Amino acid sequence: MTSIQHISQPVSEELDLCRQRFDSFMTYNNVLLNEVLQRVASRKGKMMRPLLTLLSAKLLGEIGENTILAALTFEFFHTASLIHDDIVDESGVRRGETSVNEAYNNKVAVLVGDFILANSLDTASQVNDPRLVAILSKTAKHLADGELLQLHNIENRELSTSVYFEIIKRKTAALFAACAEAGTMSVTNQSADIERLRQFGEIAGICFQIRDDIFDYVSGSEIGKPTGNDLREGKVTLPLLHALNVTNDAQMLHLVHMVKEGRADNSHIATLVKFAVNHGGIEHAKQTMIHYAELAHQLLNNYPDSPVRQALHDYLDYVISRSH
Ligand code: GRG
Repeated sequence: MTSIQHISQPVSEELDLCRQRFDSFMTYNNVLLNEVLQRVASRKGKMMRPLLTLLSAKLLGEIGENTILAALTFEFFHTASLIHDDIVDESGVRRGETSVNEAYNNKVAVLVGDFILANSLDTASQVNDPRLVAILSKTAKHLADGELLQLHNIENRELSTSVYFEIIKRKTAALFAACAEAGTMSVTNQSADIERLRQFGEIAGICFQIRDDIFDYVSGSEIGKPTGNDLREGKVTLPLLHALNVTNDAQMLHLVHMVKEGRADNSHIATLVKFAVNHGGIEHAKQTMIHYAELAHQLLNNYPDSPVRQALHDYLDYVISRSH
């Protein structure tokens, strides 16, 4: 697997610039706000979304100020959504460190998330293109909608693969799609190119979430979450859905209902994880990602071979085989 550093090579200077400009926004003349912003800025993630914006732009043109602003818009948005997500999930850990809600409290985390979200809007408004604000608002609605669909899905007994795909398209893939779309739009007005890269981003996002969901069934991954964590929260994802679909095992179905009702203990969770693994759940999830990745590679084949096109190929391969 190619490393993120290698994939970033065609846009490494621009990605560094994004990091610097991200940091320069994360200071403020308010003691508490500044403290939390600094804390968030010091624990940066993999920058997968700005990388996608920059590569999409460079595939079709020259990266300019509007591309950088688009990349920052969505990285701020992503950062805010993670802070809010940790409140929703009552999670104490983010990027291997104590989450904002755990280190402070929910009130601080909601408000700092809001502030960073407002920063995202502020950044988008600096681009003289109403389409960027439109993409951002649509994406924000998709994320909130996806999270609520997931919440509702935890509480009911339905176990549907199509609902699973709806959730991951909205809560994760919509943002990847927006990043690629906005990057492309910053360098061209060709709607066919913008749509093609949007689709590429959406597929990358679907694969990203499936990969994330596989981690829940594999011990020793570098993601920093214990096995069965999602399941403990009542989230039944692709590996287990597949195992339940192919076996129709009534006993396992009963265990899943117990999980959803909050009546399961660690041994029930471990039994379900083992069941999903033993019935090809992980293999099925991997094959699903490979199927999607092929569609994405075909989209790229509309463009002549170049280091940037290769980097986008590698980006997708990284997403489906990453270990964190
Ligand atoms: C409108 C701000 C706002 C929030 C909307 C809470 C929420 C509602 C949405 C949360 C969506 C969410 C966090 C989905 C999970 C996606 C995911 C797997 C994120 C992890 O991404 P990485 O691994 O993170 O790229 P790093 O740490 O590398 O940046």
